[in-house]
Amino acid sequence: QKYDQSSGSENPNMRTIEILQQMLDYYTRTSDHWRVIAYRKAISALRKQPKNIVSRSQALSIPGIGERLADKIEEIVWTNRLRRLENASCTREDRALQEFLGVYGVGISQASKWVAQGHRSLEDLRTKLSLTKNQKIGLEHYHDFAQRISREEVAAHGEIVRKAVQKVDPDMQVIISGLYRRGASDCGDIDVLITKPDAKIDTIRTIMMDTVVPKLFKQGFLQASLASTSRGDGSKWHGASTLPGSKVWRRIDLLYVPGSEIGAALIYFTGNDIFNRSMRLLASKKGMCLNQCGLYTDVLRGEQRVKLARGRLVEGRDEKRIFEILGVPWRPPEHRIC
Ligand code: DCP
Ligand code: MN
Repeated sequence: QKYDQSSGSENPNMRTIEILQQMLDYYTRTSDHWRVIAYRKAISALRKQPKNIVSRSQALSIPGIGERLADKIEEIVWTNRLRRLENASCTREDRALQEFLGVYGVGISQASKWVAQGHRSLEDLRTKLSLTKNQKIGLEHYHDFAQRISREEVAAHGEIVRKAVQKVDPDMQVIISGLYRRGASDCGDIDVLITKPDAKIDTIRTIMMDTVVPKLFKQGFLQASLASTSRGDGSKWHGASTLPGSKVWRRIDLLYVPGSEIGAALIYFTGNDIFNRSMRLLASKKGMCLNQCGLYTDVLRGEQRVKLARGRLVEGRDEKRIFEILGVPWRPPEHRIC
């Protein structure tokens, strides 16, 4: 299945898919993970149907479509609309909630709290609340961060990072991941993986935090640091960047990875998230464990596959080998959507 949706106009279920997609967007914004999965599955199943699906029972016969979605499909076909979607965005509260969820770093609990406190617009947030530093940045650059970034611009940001990194150490590698690596023509943010074949995480982190990141700030490329985490062996830095001559701030994520983990990190950071979830589930069904550091075997699990012990690392460096060991035919990044 291709990522490109431009052929959608020939699909007999185009209108249904379009409305389901709007529901999916809504559930994505409200972080309703289970519905997100159900809707993505249903949309991808519908795309593959050669004829128009018009009834509940037809829809039910398609694997991946459950009862509630089958009802919705029938409703869309017969009424050309979906009441649930209209309900979801018709009140002022709902519209405010949606808008607040678009602020960088604001999740459903914070957004709901603001709505409950009576705030209805970004202007309310700006003038009536004392916000955290990140919330202020998210608000000031709300429209910047909401814009899609063209593939060419993503590449240009990556190139600036690559130059700065390799000036310090020519053996370091910079790989643009995320939706860009999956081949999309535009992306929501810029995901950059930084590694060095024989280096440990501390070496890479030190080079980045002490030298490269400060230098990128100094040259006017990086604009703000939004979050940085050092979890276990990995490290992630979130911030904003702009191209020379531009005023538009883009969201950029840097992920530092030791050479020994680059294969697993590539799988994780290429996504998409649902593909990652299915790979991890498959690993766990085979008594293994896949995470962003590697593929482990002899994992000790208790009831409901709860992990008791970490197991032995079988592969971390080689992306293709991880597929092989899991028994999954190689899927190039462009095909990694579920
Ligand atoms: N990822 C994941 N689970 C999450 C979040 C992210 O597995 N909850 C992985 C898969 C994603 C990758 O990290 O593809 C990058 O995350 P993004 O949120 O940047 O997602 P994309 O790059 O795929 O899309 P876009 O940035 O255009 O929204
Ligand atoms: Mn991304």
